[in-house]
Amino acid sequence: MTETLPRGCELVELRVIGDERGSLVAIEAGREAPFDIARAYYLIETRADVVRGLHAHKTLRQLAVAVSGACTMILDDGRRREEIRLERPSQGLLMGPMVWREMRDFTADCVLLVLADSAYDERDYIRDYEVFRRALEATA
Ligand code: T46
Repeated sequence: MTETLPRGCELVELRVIGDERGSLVAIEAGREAPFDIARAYYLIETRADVVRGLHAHKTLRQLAVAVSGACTMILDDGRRREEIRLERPSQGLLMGPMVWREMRDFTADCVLLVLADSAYDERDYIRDYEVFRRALEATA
């Protein structure tokens, strides 16, 4: 399933392989994740009243999956701002570069798994919304 989301972002349906023992979801580089996976991290124990994210990435591409529980992802490419509830381990959210993101309304059991195409690098972050907007305007 693909919905219209801010630039470079896409919802992807992940195949659930089920049998009498339970279910399994696989994510492969070049398939469900359309990039080489260089890093995985996950957000756990996030308090319900906090907002995480509040940044954009200059180049990073990522695939996020709420493998347990749910959270809301807000994506903003400077033109469109969309809110997506991630609440199924079979739903992945691809996020491209130069998209401002905020995460909120985490359930207590939320585990948000994120696969990324490169190693952690603070220099890739834009953590000021006005700087983000100016960078978009400079490349428009
Ligand atoms: C993103 C959203 C969805 C590391 O040391 N290594 C890592 O790989 C990451 C991602 C973070 N960190 C350190 C940097 C900070 O000291 O962990 C701390 C928390 O990171 P941050 O405040 O950036 O976390 P979030 O939840 O605001 O954002 C994270 C990712 O950083 C970001 O790339 O897109 O999740």
